[in-house]
Amino acid sequence: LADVTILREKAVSIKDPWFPHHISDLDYCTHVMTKYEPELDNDHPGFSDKVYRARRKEIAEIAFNYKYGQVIPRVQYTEEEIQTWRAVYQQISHLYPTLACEQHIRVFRLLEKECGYGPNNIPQLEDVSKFLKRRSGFTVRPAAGLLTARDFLASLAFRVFQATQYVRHSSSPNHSPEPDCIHELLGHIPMLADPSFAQFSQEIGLASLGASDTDIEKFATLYWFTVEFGLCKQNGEIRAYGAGLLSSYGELKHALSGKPQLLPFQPEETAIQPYQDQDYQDTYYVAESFEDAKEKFRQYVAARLPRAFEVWYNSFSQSVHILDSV
Ligand code: NLE
Ligand code: FE2
Repeated sequence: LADVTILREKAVSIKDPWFPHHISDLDYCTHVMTKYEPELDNDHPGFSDKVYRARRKEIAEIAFNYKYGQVIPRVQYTEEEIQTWRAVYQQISHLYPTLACEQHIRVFRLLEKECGYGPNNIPQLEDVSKFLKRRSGFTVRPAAGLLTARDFLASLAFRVFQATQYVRHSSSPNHSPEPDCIHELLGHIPMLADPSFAQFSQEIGLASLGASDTDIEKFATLYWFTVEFGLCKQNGEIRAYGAGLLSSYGELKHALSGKPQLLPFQPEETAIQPYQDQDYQDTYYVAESFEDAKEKFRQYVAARLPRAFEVWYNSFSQSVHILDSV
């Protein structure tokens, strides 16, 4: 698509569903899902903990007030929060050498050197955002909690990752059903630094822009079984690259224990596989490699009913252009 003369930006009017056209439009893509919140859900480990609930509110305010281009405010984590981080960090980092994919292992070492990763310090989103920017062009913006799939996926189109900044409740360090900064920092950040993986993530995002609700559901499911819970082949072994595994000591061991069902990653099938988000998965999908997953995903998108328009990402202006395809 080097021939810009064929681009007719906004030549077609696509108002419904609205989607962001410039990276700064992500200021409008911050809708939080009211699901599994410490305030509302009596299964949540923080439900009866008033101090925890107040802390979550305080940290969520940072995300609610955040606007594109601002420096992400630093959080002064409490001793209890650092304790939870340390408990996860010390246990799970022993599993990485044998269970994490090589891309994760490689970047994790750099993060320890350059971004303050270590058992006694919870790294700051602003610092990891700068790190990612240099390595793959990804940046981070703070999210108040679990976002709607539409908003979350849209941000990936701009190589923006919406990351939570609060810490899981101290009573359940080894598995959290919702995202928290331990999950983002141990699971997502190392993977997003890998250029091939970053490209794959952005392509899911681009495919989601302006998609119908049914298609958003499918892309969210694909995202779930790859970016969150994906396994891949590496030197004759199966390793984890999904962030939900790389941040959960319990589930990382479970996924590679031989007990759950492992199926080959096939977008047509993976996209309609039912899943739940409250406990360990019982099915995981294994990709041949990120390159192969990306190629299969491209074919899947291309083989679907053609959209009324194509999107093209301009990384100089950080905006999407609309290409009329009819
Ligand atoms: N289960 C993951 C963890 O404990 O870190 C979080 C998954 C969020 C989708
Ligand atoms: Fe996640």
